[in-house]
Amino acid sequence: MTAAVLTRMWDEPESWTLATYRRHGGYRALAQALAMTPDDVIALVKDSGLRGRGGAGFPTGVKWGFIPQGDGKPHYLVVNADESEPGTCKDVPLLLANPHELIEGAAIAAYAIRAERAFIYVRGEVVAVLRRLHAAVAEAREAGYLGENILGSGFSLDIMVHAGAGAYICGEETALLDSLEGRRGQPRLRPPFPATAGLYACPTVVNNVETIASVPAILRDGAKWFRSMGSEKSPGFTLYSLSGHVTRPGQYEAELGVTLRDLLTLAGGVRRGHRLKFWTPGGSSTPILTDEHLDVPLDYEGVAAAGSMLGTKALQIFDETTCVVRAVLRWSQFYEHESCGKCTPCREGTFWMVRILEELERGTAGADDVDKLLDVCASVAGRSFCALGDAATSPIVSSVTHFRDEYSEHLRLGGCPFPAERSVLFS
Ligand code: L3W
Ligand code: SF4
Repeated sequence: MTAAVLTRMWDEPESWTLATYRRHGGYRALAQALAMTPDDVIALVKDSGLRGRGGAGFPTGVKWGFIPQGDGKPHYLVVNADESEPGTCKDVPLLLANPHELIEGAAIAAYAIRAERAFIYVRGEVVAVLRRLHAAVAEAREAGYLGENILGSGFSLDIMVHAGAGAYICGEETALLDSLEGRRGQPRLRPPFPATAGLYACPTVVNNVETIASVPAILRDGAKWFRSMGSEKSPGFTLYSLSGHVTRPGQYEAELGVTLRDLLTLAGGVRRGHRLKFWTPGGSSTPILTDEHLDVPLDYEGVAAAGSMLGTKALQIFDETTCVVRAVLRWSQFYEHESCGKCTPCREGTFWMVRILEELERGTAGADDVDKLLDVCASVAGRSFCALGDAATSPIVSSVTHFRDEYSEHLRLGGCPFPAERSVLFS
């Protein structure tokens, strides 16, 4: 059930150095890849069934295979390290503990798609990650794993570490590319997808940190080994992040398909004396689930069958002391703040979501306001320019589905039935 691939050296002293990484077989996979043809590397990653770990689960090898060959244009690899989905906290620890796993993966990916430039777009606030990445890239360059003619293969690669300016929308791949080009980060129309017209209108692969960091292990141990974990459609291992009302919050590496019940056992359960009320499988953008879903397999298909999405595997745990309306209000305030304003449904809709939820918490909502809230969500979902609009509706619609009674209780009592929460919010 558990796995120790990405996390295998996290507890070592100075786990982030090249010396430690080499002791654990670091950069062997790059040498293996450079002895193969780029197409064979893509085929291996396709065979492994690795799927994108940034939220959407798109097959990684298939994405790499979209990059046109012999087109005469530069190709780019962009690593999305702009982690900011509420509850999502796996890429930062991975980058702090072992930046070389990402750098080796990036070198392999760049070789496969025939890119000579790669960018790592990091959330600017996490200065510790920026420093660690800069140092690791310098170490790798010094050792000949980056730069000209890597390991005598004829392949050259430079990696640029770029600090973002702290906008959630810049985690959306096309907004990230606009930001990287020096413009205000706002989503572009897709298609064309970045694979055909991405950075500077050239073929570009955009992958999440964890996706790229999973690649060296696939080169080292093979597609069959990777497929021996997880399920047919969701193979391999991954990082599950547990936060909130749990005894031991943190990163838990496990095969895809474990259940929340399994993970809670590892994490010491819901905090003592309390019971599970609701949780997110993959950050606030994924519809909430309840204690009825403890045995849902946490893979792409299992979570979808339960009416949600695996997303970033950010499991935020809430016990019975939490007001679901207030939790949803906090997430909605986040989406209102982070909406880039480009399209009307999301810009206006997120504003009204927050206003109605505030009225419910404050006790000034009208009898039909829960239905009004659902109407606003229906005007946003599927009608917005990018996934942020849809995401903003997820916690609202799912919480009304599972906890309509609690919304009704707010109306009946004229405000939040959780007095402590009420005072925190409106003091
Ligand atoms: C070429 C095609 N490429 C799809 C590529 C596309 C992208 C990938 C997935 O959103 C979700 C979002 C968040 N030719 C292609 C193609 N591609 N068709 O495949 O695309 P897509 O549109 O399915 O998803 P996306 O736009 O990447 C990601 C959800 O993840 N999420 C994650 C949030 C995470 C953070 C964070 O802090 N790390 O923000 C959580 O649930 O809501 O739905 O590369 O180009 N025909
Ligand atoms: Fe911007 Fe929201 Fe529209 Fe996305 S859905 S383009 S974040 S306004």
